[in-house]
Amino acid sequence: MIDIVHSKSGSSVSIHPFGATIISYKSSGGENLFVSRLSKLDGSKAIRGGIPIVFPIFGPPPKDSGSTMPQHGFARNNMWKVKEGSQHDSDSHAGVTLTLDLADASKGRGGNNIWSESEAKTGATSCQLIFEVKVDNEALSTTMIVQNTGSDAFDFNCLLHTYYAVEGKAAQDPKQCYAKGLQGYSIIDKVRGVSGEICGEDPVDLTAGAVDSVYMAPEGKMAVNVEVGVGGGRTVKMEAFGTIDDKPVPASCVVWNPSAEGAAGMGDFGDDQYQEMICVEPGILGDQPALGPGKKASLTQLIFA
Ligand code: TA6
Repeated sequence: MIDIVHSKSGSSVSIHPFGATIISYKSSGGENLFVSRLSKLDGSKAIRGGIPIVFPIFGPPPKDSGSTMPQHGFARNNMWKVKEGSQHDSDSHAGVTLTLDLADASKGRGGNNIWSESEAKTGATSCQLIFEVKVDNEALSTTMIVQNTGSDAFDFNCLLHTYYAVEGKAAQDPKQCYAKGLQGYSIIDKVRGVSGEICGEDPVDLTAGAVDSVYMAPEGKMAVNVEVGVGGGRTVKMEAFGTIDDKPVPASCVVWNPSAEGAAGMGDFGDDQYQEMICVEPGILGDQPALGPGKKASLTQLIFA
């Protein structure tokens, strides 16, 4: 485990090198992230909680693509390395940087896709992932950088799959737990199988049971700004933004809670723990330009807690 403490503020963050998965972010209000009590932490499968890194696909591979890459890609299924000399603790903030080279990604690449070991051998498709983590008295800042180190451009999605801890098993209480700030976004509702509805002014809550929706930004909106109700009368603010080749691209946002039924169907999720969490997940999920050779993309999430 990589434990980072900002001595000046006492805020801290713990990162499991498997998937560079942040599994704890503590600020003055205590622990902000949810990790299932049944989560595997031995590298046998992606960690169920914290902030898993999703890349190069969000969700399952495209239908009839033939790709066998696991859902959400390989970034969260491999051991990342700490960038030498990057761990620091200063008056302004503390932090660390982790990296994953495609050549070192031995799991989760599947077959029949540009990332699979057989096809990527030529070096046409290659990348280095860089994850910069900083914590200070105000926020946890996480920036995922995708560096195209191959000779071919590639399309990708990336997302920070953040699980917020909800105090007092209040996740299904709309006064205590919600995501506010997605009005105007176009909704892909995977539970109802409906796309294109526009989110209204009311906060997104978890009263209707399972929620699994992607909120796509309206024209011209680049950054996501969401207030997350996390129970105990507390809220956390999240801001996220993305770039491709240093130009801003719209950030989308996913809201997910499996409900009792979904929790019962996951072996690494406590049956009652759907009451203890809400996922609010910023990502670059649109049909943005492919990332050209030598170019980089970035996704930054700031959690003010
Ligand atoms: O982000 C929401 C989602 O895509 C849901 O559809 C659900 O599958 C969740 O991710 C968890 O996925 P995982 O592969 O971690 O079980």
